[in-house]
Parts: sequence; C-alpha cells; structure tokens
Amino acid sequence: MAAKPPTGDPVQDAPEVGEVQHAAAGLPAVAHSLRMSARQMGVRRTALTLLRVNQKDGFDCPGCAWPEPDKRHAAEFCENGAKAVAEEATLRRVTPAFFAEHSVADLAERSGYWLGQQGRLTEPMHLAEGADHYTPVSWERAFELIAGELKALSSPDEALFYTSGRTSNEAAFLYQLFAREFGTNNLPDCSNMCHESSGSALTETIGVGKGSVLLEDLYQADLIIVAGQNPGTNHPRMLSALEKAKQGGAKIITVNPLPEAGLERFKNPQTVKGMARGTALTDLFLQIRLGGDQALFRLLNSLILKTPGAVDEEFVAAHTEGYEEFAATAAKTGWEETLTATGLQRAEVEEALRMVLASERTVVCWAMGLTQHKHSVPTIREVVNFLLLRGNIGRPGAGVCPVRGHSNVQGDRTMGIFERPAPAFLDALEREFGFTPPRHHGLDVVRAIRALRDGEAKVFLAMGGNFVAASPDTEVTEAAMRRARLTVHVSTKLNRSHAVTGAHALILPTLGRTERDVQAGGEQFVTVEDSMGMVHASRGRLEPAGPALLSETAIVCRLARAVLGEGSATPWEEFEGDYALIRDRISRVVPGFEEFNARVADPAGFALPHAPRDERRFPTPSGKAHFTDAPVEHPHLPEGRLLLQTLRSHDQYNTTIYGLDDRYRGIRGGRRVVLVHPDDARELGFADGAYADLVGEWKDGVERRAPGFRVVHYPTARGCAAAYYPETNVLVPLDSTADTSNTPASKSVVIRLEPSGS
Ligand SMILES: Nc1nc2c(c(=O)[nH]1)N[C@H]1C(S)=C(S)[C@@H](COP(=O)(O)OP(=O)(O)OC[C@H]3O[C@@H](n4cnc5c(=O)[nH]c(N)nc54)[C@H](O)[C@@H]3O)O[C@H]1N2
Ligand SMILES: Nc1nc2c(c(=O)[nH]1)N[C@H]1C(S)=C(S)[C@@H](COP(=O)(O)OP(=O)(O)OC[C@H]3O[C@@H](n4cnc5c(=O)[nH]c(N)nc54)[C@H](O)[C@@H]3O)O[C@H]1N2
Ligand SMILES: [Mo]
Repeated sequence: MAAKPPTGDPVQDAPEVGEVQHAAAGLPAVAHSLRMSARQMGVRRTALTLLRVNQKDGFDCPGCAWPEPDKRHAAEFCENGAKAVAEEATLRRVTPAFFAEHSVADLAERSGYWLGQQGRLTEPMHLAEGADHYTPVSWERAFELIAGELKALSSPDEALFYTSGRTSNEAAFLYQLFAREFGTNNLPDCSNMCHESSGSALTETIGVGKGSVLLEDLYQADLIIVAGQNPGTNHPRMLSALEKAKQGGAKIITVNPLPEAGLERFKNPQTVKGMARGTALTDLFLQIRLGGDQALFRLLNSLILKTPGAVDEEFVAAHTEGYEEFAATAAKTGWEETLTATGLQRAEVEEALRMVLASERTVVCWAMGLTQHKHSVPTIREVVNFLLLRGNIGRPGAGVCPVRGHSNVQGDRTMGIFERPAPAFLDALEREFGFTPPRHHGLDVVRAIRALRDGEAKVFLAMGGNFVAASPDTEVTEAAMRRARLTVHVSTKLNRSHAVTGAHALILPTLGRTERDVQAGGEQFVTVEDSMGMVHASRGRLEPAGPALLSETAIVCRLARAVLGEGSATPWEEFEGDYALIRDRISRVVPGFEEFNARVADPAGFALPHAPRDERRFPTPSGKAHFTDAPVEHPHLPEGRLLLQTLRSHDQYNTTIYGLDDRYRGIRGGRRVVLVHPDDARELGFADGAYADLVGEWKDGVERRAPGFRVVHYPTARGCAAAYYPETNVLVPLDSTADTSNTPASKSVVIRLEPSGS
C-alpha cells in the first residue's frame, strides 16, 4: 500500500464544503498526519523518521522556519511538518522507466498534485533538443552540457541561478560563490516572492533585515499582534509558543481578513489538558480588509501620539530619528479614511488601542498577508514606527517578528543568496577567495522572468523550488521559460518546472534533509538558520532515495569544476569531501559565524548577533532607527469587483500539494474554490455552490482568467475574496509588485466573477 501513487489524472477537483472549524490541531491532526505519512512511507519508517524531526541529533524539519524550543518535546513536530517529511521520505520512486513511459507533453498535462505524488527523483535525466522524453544521462555528461551552455553565453549575466529556501547554508554559500566566480549576481530566490518586503523595510528602518525576537521574547511579551499570518496551517509549532505566551499572561490581537482556526483556539496535542479543552488564543480579532494594515497601524500610531505619556520619549530621543516629521504626518490621520481602508469599527480600534497602551512589551508577528501588496514596504515600516514609539525594540519581550517560510530561507540570504549583495560581503569574498566578484546588481525573480521573456537570459538553473508554478503570471512565465536555451533543476521531487523547459533541460536529483550524506571525508551534516537567527546542525538518517543521488553541495562543487576549471583557485573537490572546510570559509566571510565549526558542535546551536536586539544599536548609516512617514495607501476596488488574495490550503506546501482538503476551512476534495463574503456573493449574483471564472483586471488590459471555481460563501472581510495558490498565479500580473521590494502583489489581485461556461 505504501508505494502506490494515485493513477487517475487529471485528479477530480470536486470541492465539497462543510463546517468551518474554530480550533486547530489536537488528535485529529496527529491522526491525519500519521495516516498521510504511512501512506507514503509505511508505518515503521513513519515512526522512525518522525522521531528524528527537530531533535538535537536529528534533522531540521523541512517544513517551516519556526525555531525549536530549547527543551524539545519528544514529538517536536506538527501535522504539517510530518506531511513535509513524508513527502520527502516517501518510498515511491520516479525512475528512468517512468520517463520512458511519460513524454514531456504528457507531464505538462498533469496536475502539480499528480506530479508530486509520483515520488522521489532517482537519476539525472536529460531532455535533448527536439526530444519528446527525458532520457538518463551521466552526472559527468550533465555537467559538461551545463558548462557548454554557460561558456557559450556572451555575458555571465545571461545566466540565472535561482534558489528555493531549503538549501543548506553550506550548499548556498558555495552556490553563490560559484555564481560570482562565474561572473554574475543573478541570484534570484524564493525570498523575492516572500519576505523581501520585510527585509527591505527592516534594513532601512532598524539596519538589520531580520526579526529581532527570540522564542523567549514571545514568552515574556504582554501583547502579541499576529497580522497577516495563518500559523495553524503554515507554522503550527508557533501555536505552542503562543499558548505558552498566553499562560504567561500575554494577550493576542489577530489581524486578518479571515477567521483562521488555529488562531481562534489551539488544542495542543502534546498535553492532556490541551487535547481536551484547548486554549483560546485570540483576545481581539480585527477582521481587516486586504491591504488595510498600514492604515490601521498609522491610526494606532496617531492615537498613541495623542495619549499623554504613551510615547517612550527617552528611547525616541536616544535611538531614533525622523520622529518630528513622522509625528506631524501622523497627526493628520483621520478615523474616516482608516475605517474605509480597514473595514473595522471604531470600537474595535479603540479596544486595540487600550490593549496596546496596557502592554509594556509588545511583539508584532507577520507573514505573507503583510508582504505581498503594492504598499507592503511602507506597511511594514509603519509596524516599525508602531514599535519604536513605545520603545518596543531592543528589550526583552518586545520586537519585530517576521515569520519566515522555507526552513532555511533566512540562512540562504545570510550566505549571500541575494541579487543585490552588500559591498562588504563582496569585499570579504574577494579577500577570502582571491577573485574579483561582479559589483553590479543582478536580477530578482520578476526581473529574471522579464529577461527570459525578452531573450536577455538564456540559461536558467534552479537549486530547488518550482519556479514556473511559484512565480506570478503563469502564462507569461511559462512562455519566458520556454525561450531559454537550457533549463536545469536540482530537485527532490517532480514538478511543473520539469515539464516547461528551455530548448533542452536537465533534472538533477538530490538528497533531502532526511537523508544520510556520505562524502570522501565521511558522513556529513549541514547547518540551517531559523526564523529567529538561530543556527544549528541538521543530520539526515535515512538511506538516500537512490544510489545515484548527489548532495546539493556535491552538485555545486562538480558543476563549478566543470564550468570554471583551472580558472578557479577554490578547492571545490576538498569542499565536496568535507563540509567542515566550507564552514571554515563561512566563518571568515560572514559576520557572526566566527568559530563556526566549534560553535555548531553545541546541539542547541547558537544565535547570530542582532545589534538592535542585543545592544539597542541600530546599524543604519546614521546609527539611529528611522521613523518613516510615507502616505497611507490601500487598494482601490472598482464597483462590482473583488480583491483576491492567493493563499495556502492546509494540505499543501507551496506548490507541493499533499491532498485536496483544507480541513480547518471546511473544504474537502478540491482546490478550485473561491471564498467570498455571502453578501458580496449575493450582490454579484453567485449562490453558494455556483461556479465562476475568476477574471483578473489590471491596467495592461490583458485578460487573465482562471476558470471553473466553486463559489463558497465564507466569513471573509467584505470586498475580499480568497483562493489557493498556485492555481491562481495565472491572475497575478508580472508587473503588479510591491514598491521597493518588487515582490509580486499576490494578496491584492482585482478580479471580477463571471459565471463559468458563459
Ligand atoms: N504547511 C505549510 N507550511 C508552510 C507553507 C506551506 O505552503 N504549507 N509555506 C511556507 C512559506 S514559504 C511561507 S512564506 C509561509 C506562509 O505563511 P502565511 O503567510 O501564513 O501563508 P498564506 O497562506 O499566504 O496566508 C496569509 C495569511 O494572511 C492573511 N492575509 C492576507 N492578506 C492580508 C492582509 O492584507 N492583511 C492581513 N492582516 N492579513 C492578510 C490571510 O488571510 C492568511 O491568513 O508558510 C511556510 N510554511
Ligand atoms: N500567488 C502566489 N504565489 C506565491 C506565493 C503566494 O502566497 N501566492 N507565495 C510565494 C512564496 S512565499 C514562496 S516562498 C514561493 C515558493 O517558491 P519555491 O520555493 O520555488 O516553490 P516550492 O513549491 O517550495 O518548491 C517545491 C519543489 O522544491 C523541490 N525540493 C523540495 N525539497 C528540496 C530540497 O531539499 N532540495 C532541492 N534541491 N529541492 C527540493 C521539490 O522538487 C519540490 O517540487 O512561492 C511564491 N509564490
Ligand atoms: Mo515563502
């Protein structure tokens, strides 16, 4: 039973709608995850594998980037972590026989769900120019093919080196080193579509583009605001931290257009009491309109400014600048505009203000609900204003907490996966490796797609991820990818990006986090950095999915040797054999990693320095934290239209679909659903259960259509709709991005509904 993938495809997408749930986790979640895991890997392997997740001698959960508490519970994994592990530790295999049976045209017709369910990739495969099928290729030949194409480019900037966020620190460090020795900063990554807005806003205002709190701070907080995040699904272990914070007396305000089950009530499967009754988490739910957060925080700020004694004047005077200008702008804020932008009642905002003023220690947590709008960067800057006003940065129990997605997305950035590297980082690389890195900026995800579309980029290489499915404007992106000379994917699982290729294409199968990594120098481990800047080791224990797999690190080393040859003084072969040598180099290039090998030997890992958190020092050019006073924006919605957010169901990991249910939202057996407020749906003439096409409206006049969605009457904020990504990426215009960060505005897409089949 364990190894059989589903046969029928296209998978029947026939959503059924039941009750929305009001609590997350608990026994059903544990049972559900064990069932899913056992289906993929059998009962014994399930037990053995799940026991190793997030243990000090085990591997880092490939699910999310939420940190592990220091005293780890015997089962420090969650339902969705278990699914992520099962997806990787599955016993199903994609072999050369599979590719002989399925042409690329056939694969391109399949759903992402079906592709992922086929199992782990086992052999390097090549799709030759003009061929219908991928055929096996040796590793050596694969690297020769890539080297041939890269060397034929008229400039290194015609190559793109994408990274998804599961890549280890060691592999990421070598990958960016290789790209830069080759001669380009074209290192787009999933972060460009994810927390780039957080990085932009935080670097500018507090001087560090990362969160400033540790788990301990959450436990000490008086008030935690969770804005634009659905932890019950995407960071389930965060619920245990919120529960613990509540036990310590914290209050929680949730800001979200949707009532998300996990934030309402949490039944901790790891305690008996939790199982029975559960903890009510949210004290105040602000059901905000999409994109209304900047207006909300601005109003709160103006009200704080009007309250005698509410501003931490000592902190403001000693550590900040721009306060006067900000206060003058904020003074002009009116209730009216805010209530329109947010859809909230005056009494709700007043209640929030009361809680804010009662709190001595406040943390704001956020994720994609804040980062994927046109005005995301000013929104997050406004959150920083909010915290600065009351001195809530750089002391215990307070601070900014952007909750990251992929398990090592933050580490990859720390290792230099960035198209706009800091000059100091390049200086350090130059000193350590004795070459001249390119100084001009490279391309981010959106610009990389344009470059492919316009024929300016010709070779695309991805270290993980599913670029064509995760990117916006699916039709544009797929057409762009098809113009490439060569597309290469280092992957664990089959996905759509393997079926939408350049003139020729390679699939390079790699080890996952859960697997044993043995090199010339013996068994290796890798390191990762979590959402709170904690670095620790991760050791796989399972036998690799196949004997031909190479680790990501080995792939980069062999690729670098094939491409750079004698031209590189870097000891790639030695790095491949012993990852400790890579860590030695990291310790000399990346600040905060001094004595890396020695410190990572501590199973608990170590915290990277964070000047605002540790010393209330703000490493901005002026040495002060910045108040900013951008005008308040919010999405404009024409008559008869809806603002659509594209989000995750409970049974998916980004573009990897685990199943067709979204249990907490009461949806089963299908993903093509659009959640609409009952009054909006009725006004637009759509009964619950009717089918609609979602039609995008954007100023370029191009029609973007996602057909055949079941309308679900759902308690979302008025004027706002929700549907799953990646099915709706076809609706997100390539040019609709956040100012400054250039992140696709995936949470504010203007659409109209048309009856399906009309
Ligand atoms: N199981 C699982 N875990 C995951 C992932 C996964 O796909 N599956 N993905 C990982 C990754 S890469 C990431 S980045 C994170 C994503 O984690 P989340 O950001 O939680 O993911 P989304 O599903 O995009 O949910 C966005 C949330 O923000 C709300 N929201 C949307 N727009 C707005 C807005 O304008 N204002 C406010 N206040 N709220 C808004 C939505 O209603 C929803 O609750 O999760 C990570 N963890
Ligand atoms: N409309 C819309 N679009 C979005 C978003 C949204 O909310 N709405 N969210 C955005 C966000 S936050 C993100 S982070 C991106 C995600 O974009 P990506 O990171 O590119 O996409 P994933 O779906 O996470 O990638 C899944 C693939 O990664 C490969 N993989 C898994 N584990 C490993 C590994 O250990 N090594 C290697 N080499 N490969 C591995 C598998 O082959 C799998 O098929 O999508 C973005 N796109
Ligand atoms: Mo993400």
